[in-house]
Amino acid sequence: MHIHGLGVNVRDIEKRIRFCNYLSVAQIFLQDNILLNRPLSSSDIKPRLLGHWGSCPGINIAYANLKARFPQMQFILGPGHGFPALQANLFYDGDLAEYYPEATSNLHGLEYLCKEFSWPYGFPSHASPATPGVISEGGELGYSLATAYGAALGRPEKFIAVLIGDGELETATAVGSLNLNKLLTSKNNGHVLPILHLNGYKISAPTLYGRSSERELLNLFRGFGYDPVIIDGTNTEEFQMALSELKTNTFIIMKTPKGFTGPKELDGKKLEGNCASHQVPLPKAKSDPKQLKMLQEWLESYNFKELYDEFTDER
Ligand SMILES: Cc1ncc(C[n+]2csc(CCOP(=O)(O)OP(=O)(O)O)c2C)c(N)n1
Repeated sequence: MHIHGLGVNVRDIEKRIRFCNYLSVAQIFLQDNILLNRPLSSSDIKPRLLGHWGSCPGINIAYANLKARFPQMQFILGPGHGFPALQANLFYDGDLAEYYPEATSNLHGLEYLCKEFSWPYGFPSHASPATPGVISEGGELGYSLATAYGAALGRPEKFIAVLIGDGELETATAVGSLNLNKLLTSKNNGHVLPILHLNGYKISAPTLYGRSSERELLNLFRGFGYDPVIIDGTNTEEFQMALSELKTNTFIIMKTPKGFTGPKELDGKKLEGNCASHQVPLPKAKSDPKQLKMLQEWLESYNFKELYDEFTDER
C-alpha cells in the first residue's frame, strides 16, 4: 500500500522489518541451515548463545521507517547491544559488504553474517568500531543523544535520528542531554530527531518511563522544549505520518512490545512484552527439543524464503 503524497510503500517497509527480524534471530542462534531448507537440528544451533533479541524488533522498525523516508539519514543507536538488528540492516542495504566483501546478497553472505555473529575472531555481539558507520563504541548507556547533537554541530545538511533506550533514558547523562535541545537547535546545525524506544523494560525490570502515564511522558519532554508525539511503532502508517509531520523540536515516543514477534512464553513465563526477552529467549535451543521446535516455529513465522527470493542477486 502506498500512502498518497508521502512517497513511501508501507508493504515494502514491513517486508524489510520482517527480513531484518529474521536475520536478527538467525544471527543469534544459527550456525547452519540459515534458509531452513530442512527441519532445524541441534547441530544447526551455535554452541554458545550470546546476543540480545529484545531490542531488535524495535530497532528494525525504526531503521526501516526512517530509511524509507530519509535515505541519507545518520542513525545513532543507544542500546548497542541490539547489534543483530543494526548488522541486519547494514547487510540489507549492502553497507556491510562495502567493508566485509563476504557479506554478499546471496546464501554465502547470509551464512557469513549469521555464523560470524558473536563468534571468535568474527563479529562481536555488540556494535563496535569495526561496524560501518559507528562513531562511538558505546557500551555505557546514556550517550546517544549527546552524540547525536555533537554529530550535528556545524553540519546543517545532516539529518540524524537517534534511538534512545527507555532504560538508557534513566541515566543522568541521557536526561541531562535533553537540555541540548534548547542549546543546539539552530539552522547552523543539523536536524536531530530523538526517538525514545519505549519497549517498557530494561534487562530484568520495567523501566520508569514504561510505567509512566502518557500525560507524564508528554509533560516531561515538553518541559525540555520538545514537541513530543507518541506512536505505536507496530503501526507503519502511524510511524510514517509522524515522520511526515516533523517539526524542528519533534520528539518521537515509539512504543513497541519488547521482543515483539518473538515467542510469547516459555514454561509459563511471559517472553514477548517482557524483560525476559532481553537476551536469548530460548537459551536451551541446542539441547532441549521443545525449545528447538519453538525456534523453528519462530523463524518460520517470518516466511523468510519469500523475502529472500526478492532480495538475493542469485536469481
Ligand atoms: C550506564 C550503564 N548502566 C548499565 C548498563 C547495563 N545494561 C546493558 S543493557 C541495559 C538495559 C537497557 O535497556 P534499554 O535502554 O531500555 O534498552 P532495550 O534493550 O530495552 O532496548 C543495561 C542496564 C550499561 N550498559 N550502561
